[in-house]
Amino acid sequence: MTVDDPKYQPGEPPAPPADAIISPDTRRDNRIPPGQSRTPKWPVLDAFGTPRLPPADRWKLKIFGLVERPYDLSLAEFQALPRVKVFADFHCVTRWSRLSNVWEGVSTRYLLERAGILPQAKYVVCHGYDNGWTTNLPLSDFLAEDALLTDLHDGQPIAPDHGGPVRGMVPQLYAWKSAKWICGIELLPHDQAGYWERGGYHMRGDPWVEERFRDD
Ligand SMILES: Nc1nc2c(c(=O)[nH]1)N[C@H]1C(S)=C(S)[C@@H](COP(=O)(O)O)O[C@H]1N2
Ligand SMILES: [Mo]
Repeated sequence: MTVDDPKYQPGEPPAPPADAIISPDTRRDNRIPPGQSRTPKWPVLDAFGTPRLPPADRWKLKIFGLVERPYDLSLAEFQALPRVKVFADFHCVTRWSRLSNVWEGVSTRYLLERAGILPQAKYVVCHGYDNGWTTNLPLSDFLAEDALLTDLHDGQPIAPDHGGPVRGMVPQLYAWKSAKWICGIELLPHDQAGYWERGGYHMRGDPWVEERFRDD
């Protein structure tokens, strides 16, 4: 990483674009949650490294579980859906925070309302293409107004090491709830621990109250 890198963010964090949904946490007087520090970079963090993905014409996203109409999307179908732009901060439980990211893609509300959310659905498991990696979170957090599946970060396609072509983004929770290389969204009646949650990480992961680890 050098200062010439487009990911590098020197000085004050940039202001939001006029047409973006503003993540509410970016309006706080102090945008850095307790125990976190700002990084001007964008570190790469994952459990298994960047997976080999199917070629673009065979990439697939499945929306399944407690929905009326489960469906699959190809990459072309995903890219043709109505798009949103979100201005948000990003907080990793390993204590770095990257402020003022602009994410573009398709809102989680749109994707799930298209499937028809059944009333019994209360939790989500997001599945990644990397080795069966998953993360779990409450459906209400996944449906936040600033949550999306994104294929553009600060105007650039999301690089393979950051979860491209498409990753989840749930800015109001710690970054491990934002699945890279997303291939499935599953709605469940009960909470079901994902990869890092089975290892002791929190079932919800709110950075403002430092929900880093499970206490059970
Ligand atoms: N599929 C998948 N998604 C993942 C992970 C992973 O290992 N696999 N790691 C999580 C963690 S711990 C963090 S901090 C963020 C990091 O995203 P970045 O590498 O783009 O900064 O991705 C999250 N999403
Ligand atoms: Mo993380």
